[in-house]
Amino acid sequence: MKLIPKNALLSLVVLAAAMLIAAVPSAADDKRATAAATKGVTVGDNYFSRRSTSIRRNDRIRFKWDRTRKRHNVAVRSGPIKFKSRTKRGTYTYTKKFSRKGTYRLYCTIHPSSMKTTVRVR
Ligand SMILES: [Cu+2]
Repeated sequence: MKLIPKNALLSLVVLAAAMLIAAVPSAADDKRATAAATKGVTVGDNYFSRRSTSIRRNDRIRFKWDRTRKRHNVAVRSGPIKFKSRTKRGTYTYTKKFSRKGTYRLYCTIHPSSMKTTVRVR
């Protein structure tokens, strides 16, 4: 301890702390590096819990039937690609990955006027 002046030791500690902080990626870098996200939409009688959802390309949406009494599905009315879930009642989960950018207008084919939701993929 006698060989190293107190001030030098303190600078070393400060330097080490600065290097640690620099090593932590910023929030923006982190977001880019993060794996695709999943957002949830509840399927109820007779509604989708979200009117619209904005996601990034390759993100997923998990449609979760909330113990419905009626049968529902999720289908594409218009969009870059078409898909349709199974028609289910009760508890069910349908997860869709969106790998094409664009606007998807989704609906339930059984309740087309009340069950609509839009997904925007950037
Ligand atoms: Cu429905």
